[in-house]
Amino acid sequence: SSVRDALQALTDLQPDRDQITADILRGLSATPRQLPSKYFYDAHGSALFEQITQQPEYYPTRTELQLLQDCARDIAKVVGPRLHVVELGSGSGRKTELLLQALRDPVAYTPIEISRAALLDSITRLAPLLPEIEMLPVCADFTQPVQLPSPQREPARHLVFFPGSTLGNFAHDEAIALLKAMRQTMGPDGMALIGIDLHKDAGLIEAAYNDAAGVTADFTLNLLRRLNRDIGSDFDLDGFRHRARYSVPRLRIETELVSQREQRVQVDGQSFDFAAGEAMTVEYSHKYTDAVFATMAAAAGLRVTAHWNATDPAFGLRLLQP
Ligand code: AVI
Repeated sequence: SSVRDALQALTDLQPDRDQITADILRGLSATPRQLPSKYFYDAHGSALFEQITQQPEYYPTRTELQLLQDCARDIAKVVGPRLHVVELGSGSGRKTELLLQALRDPVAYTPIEISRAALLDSITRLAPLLPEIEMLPVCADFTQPVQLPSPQREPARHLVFFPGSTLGNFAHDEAIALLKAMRQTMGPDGMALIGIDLHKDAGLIEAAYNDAAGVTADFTLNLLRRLNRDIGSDFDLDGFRHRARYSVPRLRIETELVSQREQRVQVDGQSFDFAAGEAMTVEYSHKYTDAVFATMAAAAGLRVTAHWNATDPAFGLRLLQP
């Protein structure tokens, strides 16, 4: 079946215990402390993220889905036929489905996703819906170099798809490095289609990261739960609280885990002391202006060659080319 072919094609480079431990020890040793948000996404974290996307306060997903629905035909015309679509952080693949269905004669789809459970679910769902597209899934941390699988049929060009404003989860220098890596992946006549959340009323943004049902707080704390399970740390989940605030000068949500008391945490035989009230950054979610985004793209040797916008709440798709 198409599902069996897709699962057989899986490249599995999921980060192992040693890689995760090294990243966490580095983050806990920094001042101020900062843990990478990519480790939110174990199976439970990916499921919690899907729940976040259903919360009334979290506008980005539904806004971008609607934008894609409205613009997919136009996008398909601009990007042309016979593409190999490479998606970074593909999650459930709901947005991809809209894009792939609109494209003319797409050749292959390579979702790169750190959560193996989310990747397998999305492929199992998409393969039967799109049997004519070769599915070449890769379970990996997309910030690390990944050798792209080669489709059986030669594509006309590569399209890197990076929706969801996941770019916003990276600091500006990291985001530029990522855009440069995309430029390598797409090659001289490739393209990237990137979703960016646009700067807007701070109250609306802050509410999106502090939903009344508390799903986002659960999602943030799940980072500690999965680290305890996967690298044997002993974080007390009741000892930390989720805090997400929008910094207007930096145009970003800063999500932190705040230590509720003085406490000591053990990770891989090392001890880390937390003061009461000490905040550890676990995620940034940058929002963009057109000027900031275009400057970042230019720093990576890319130009914005087309754009599609949703208004109220504002959200954008940008096509980048070398
Ligand atoms: C995946 N990423 C773009 C989400 C965001 O909005 O930064 C992750 C998220 N964190 C809290 N809520 C959603």
